Amino acid sequence: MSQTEHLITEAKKVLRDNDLGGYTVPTKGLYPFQWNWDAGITALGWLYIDERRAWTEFEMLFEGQWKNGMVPHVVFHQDSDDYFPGPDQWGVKGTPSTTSISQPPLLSTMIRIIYEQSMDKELAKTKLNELLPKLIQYHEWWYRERDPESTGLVSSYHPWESGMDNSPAWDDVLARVPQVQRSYQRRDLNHVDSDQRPLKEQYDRYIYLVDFFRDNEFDYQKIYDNCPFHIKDISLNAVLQRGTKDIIYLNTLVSESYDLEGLEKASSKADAALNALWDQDKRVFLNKDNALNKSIGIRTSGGFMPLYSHSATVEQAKMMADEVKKWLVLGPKGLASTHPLEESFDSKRYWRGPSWLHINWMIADGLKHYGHDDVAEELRLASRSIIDQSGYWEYFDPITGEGCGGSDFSWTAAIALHWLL
Ligand code: 9WN
Repeated sequence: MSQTEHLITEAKKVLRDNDLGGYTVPTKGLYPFQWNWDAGITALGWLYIDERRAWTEFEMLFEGQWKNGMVPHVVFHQDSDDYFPGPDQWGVKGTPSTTSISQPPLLSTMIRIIYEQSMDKELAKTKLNELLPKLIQYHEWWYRERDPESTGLVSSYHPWESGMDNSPAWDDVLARVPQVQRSYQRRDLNHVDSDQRPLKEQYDRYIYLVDFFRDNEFDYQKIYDNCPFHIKDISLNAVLQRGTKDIIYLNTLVSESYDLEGLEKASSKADAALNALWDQDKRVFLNKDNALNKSIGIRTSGGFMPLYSHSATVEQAKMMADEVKKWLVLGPKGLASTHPLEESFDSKRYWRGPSWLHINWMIADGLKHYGHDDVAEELRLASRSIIDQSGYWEYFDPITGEGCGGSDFSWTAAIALHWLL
């Protein structure tokens, strides 16, 4: 069996082993529920095993959709003692129970890819017709409740909402969040080395925010006005923008199309709003601290994501392509999540340095859109070399390629099937 065949077999095994009957856990033990953006990426992997199962991944996730359209960051389909904070902490009533925040909304883009690449077109049409109204409600929720002043950029209120949880870009904003006073028991450290996970001080603030949302009865206006963690996340906004563009396209394919005036308006503002976060000296886009109304100087891989949303200018794209090459010299094993020369860079700790394959893929996809196929290919080969070396870990040391975090990880296996193998 060739190395590629071996990796394909292993990747499929990871998804099958993590399948809890219609939904896939990111990894057993550490993350025992269904996560939002993991589900989207993981469905891409199911496409190469069982198309019907790929669609089920979305259907199960949407079981957790709120009446207001929000698709939560975690859906608790069943109980587990392996994870903290669980459903009792979030205080969300409903079946299934969920968290009260969301995650980067990449679902519509993944649905478009699966629709276009699937063999069973009849099934794909049926599923698209069922899922599109839910996607529309989800995106309408982002603009209505997370950008009530129509600035063109939606707000996020928790590092977990960014999916790039303890990125050093959030440090200063998070430092303004009080530390929770009640005691609690973390569970993540039962599964992963503490030097690859966030610190206690950060967790204290994460949990404060969980309590804050619950105590404010999830009232969006109160949270918008008062949340001590309030950012404009460049990556999340880029994912949203790409996703909305894909919804607008998907709407032309369904039997009865919907009135998308609201989404079209919001999307037409977003490219310019994203563009205002470009930093000409750092040659990358930056996140924004909402309370201080200023951009956050730390360079993260999220800053390349306007390539993926097609929001960058041709000149910016060229500069970012050059920059990606330079980052790859400093960290050759995939794109570092934080620039390796930032003081806060930490090659093994979660989002403070490690490379993540689904992020590499999204950035490569954007690079290709702008005609930088050579740099996209460099990123693909770097990513392939990591799985050759280490297999399907949650994330990887960008200098050594060592696998970190959870093992047998669903989105890593899925993106390998879709992009690397
Ligand atoms: C909190 C599941 C999730 C990913 C996130 C990643 C990590 C959770 C955690 O795992 O976050 O949501 O407990 O650390 O940062 O991107 O969706 O894989």
